[in-house]
Amino acid sequence: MKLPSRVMTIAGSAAGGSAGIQADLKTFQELDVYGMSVVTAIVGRHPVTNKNVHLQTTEAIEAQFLTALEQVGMDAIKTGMLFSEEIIETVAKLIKQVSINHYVLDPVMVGKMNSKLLEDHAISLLKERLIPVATLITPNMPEASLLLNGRSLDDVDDLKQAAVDLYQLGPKAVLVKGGRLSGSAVDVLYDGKTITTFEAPRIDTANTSGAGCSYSAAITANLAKGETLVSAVQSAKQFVTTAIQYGFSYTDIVGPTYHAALRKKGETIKINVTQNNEKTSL
Ligand code: PXL
Repeated sequence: MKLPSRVMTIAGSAAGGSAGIQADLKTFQELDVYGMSVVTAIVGRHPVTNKNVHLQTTEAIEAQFLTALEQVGMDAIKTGMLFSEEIIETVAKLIKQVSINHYVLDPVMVGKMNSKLLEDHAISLLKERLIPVATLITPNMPEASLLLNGRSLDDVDDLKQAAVDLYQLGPKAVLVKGGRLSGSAVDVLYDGKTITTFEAPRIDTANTSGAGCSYSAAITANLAKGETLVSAVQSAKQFVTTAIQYGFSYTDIVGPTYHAALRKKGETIKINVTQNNEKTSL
């Protein structure tokens, strides 16, 4: 038997199951890669103390990573919520110890319910230590704006310029996600040569919790399986858009995407891919 590709997520645990580590592992399972995790923090609000972010120690973070490395090994790594400078520094040192072809960095900063997932002053260390070693960074519009010192981003042309400018920070490629655009959901990929846009229809739903985590997890899984970057993003966008299409909620709180949707419902959504303004037949 050919063994499944091995994918590590280094991120926060989202107790509600929609985002963070939980979303990543559900996505890895759907895409048939072997998922592993390093929990950087546990996110869950205590009703009395109101404390929401429960950080893990450097020792615990190192222990998880080194155990997975020894027991399994890794073909690709994704990072999500890192929260503090100390955790960024720890993760940078750990990633340096492995020779990995694919490192997808999701610069998670703020959750859907406005939880703070990265300290403000940690942004510059993220830029300095981790973004330059990433294969791909996947900011959404608010994150891209913060990484560009607060520049306002309103339309697809702004996203293209943002992707080109963020490339200067040193990653091999940048995907700026346009989930907050008005009109269709257009994401812009720049790899230093080509601008590729991925367009999906906008889905009218509030239940998108964890969509960004799941999207970058799906890209990481597809890269680990050997897909090219453009193909990895296109099939990941189809996966996450279908998950959003069938998103649901158990309560009156913003609910999760449905990770099993593509498997259960099939390919109901088409992703249009355009390279340097020419439609491709990918
Ligand atoms: O969706 C962003 C996100 C990422 N990681 C963790 C989260 C959230 C949102 O709540 O809790 C751990």
